[in-house]
Amino acid sequence: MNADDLKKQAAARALELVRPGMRLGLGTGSTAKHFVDLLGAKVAAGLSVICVATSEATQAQALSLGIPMSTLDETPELDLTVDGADEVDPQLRLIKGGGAALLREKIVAAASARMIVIADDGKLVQKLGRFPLPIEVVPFGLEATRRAVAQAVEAAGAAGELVLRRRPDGAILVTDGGHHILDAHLGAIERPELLAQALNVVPGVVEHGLFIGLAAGAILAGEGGLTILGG
Ligand code: ABF
Repeated sequence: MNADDLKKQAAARALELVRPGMRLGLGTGSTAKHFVDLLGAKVAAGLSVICVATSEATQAQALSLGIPMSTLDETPELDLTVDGADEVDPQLRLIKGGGAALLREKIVAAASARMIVIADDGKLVQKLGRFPLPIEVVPFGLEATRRAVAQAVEAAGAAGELVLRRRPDGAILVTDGGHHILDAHLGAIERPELLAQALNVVPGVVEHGLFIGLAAGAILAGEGGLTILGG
């Protein structure tokens, strides 16, 4: 089974959590894309739900499938959000943002009674940080913010290079919110809560990819079957 089949399996299992009338948050990335495809088929078959997307890409995909879409202004409380992740640890702490959608993903997750992560089990790690931590920053004052982020990272006991994310054509990446992303190559994050707190107070940092206390469960698909963390 290839990685894409595993992602689809996790998405299919998450679909079983969806009930008629639910208000859903729709994640971003290749795994979440499978979930939206499967949800679209259910909607076409008569399932009634209302959804909020975590990115322009997911919004476009969902609309193309005829999924009824709303916004957090019209629908500020969601029942369930299903989203991917870049890393998941056994305490359900996550690194997200490899797809540059972390800001909306975190807002949608926080507005949800329950957030479930779907991924292949290669994303399960004992310690977060091998995947570079995305930090979304405003373009104004970028170099000053980069230095302040470096100090915050150091104060939290971590260290590593901060790389401004670029698009494949070399241009600086701009997120859906009009911001840039610094990817922090930390290797290992010994104290994720401390690092999250340190980053939260840096002026110019809009959000970061540490999702702590947001995921209620994870569905991880591997060759040996599904691993379910949390509930
Ligand atoms: C989003 O998509 C992100 O937060 C994460 O970066 C990424 C995971 O993508 P994929 O499912 O393609 O690995 O959920």
